[in-house]
Amino acid sequence: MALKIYGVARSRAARVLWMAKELGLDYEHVKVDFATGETRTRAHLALNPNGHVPVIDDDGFVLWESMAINLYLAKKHGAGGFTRAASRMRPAPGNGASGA
Ligand SMILES: N[C@@H](CCC(=O)N[C@@H](CS)C(=O)NCC(=O)O)C(=O)O
Repeated sequence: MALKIYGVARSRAARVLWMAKELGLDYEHVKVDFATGETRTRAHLALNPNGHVPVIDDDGFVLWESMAINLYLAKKHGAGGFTRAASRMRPAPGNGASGA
């Protein structure tokens, strides 16, 4: 199995776990728990010097930040569906959002 997802589900890792499920990916869930200090171990800091989860290791490609990870997974596995849908999204009229 190539893809590893680090981080317990009660963290922002939930975003990535949800995306992986939506995409039907096969992955290993490495339950690094921020509440017990596991994000500050030497091994975890070698993956993410910020000491946070989520992190993925995709066959040696390491990435952190939940939204960056989700964009990466959507582009790699979403066959265009997720990113095309996102590009059609527009803010509701008058809400002042830039859509960026
Ligand atoms: N902007 C980051 C936030 C990551 C973050 O704050 N993760 C928390 C858990 S929700 C964490 O790992 N904290 C560990 C710590 O501060 O030691 C993302 O979206 O991935």
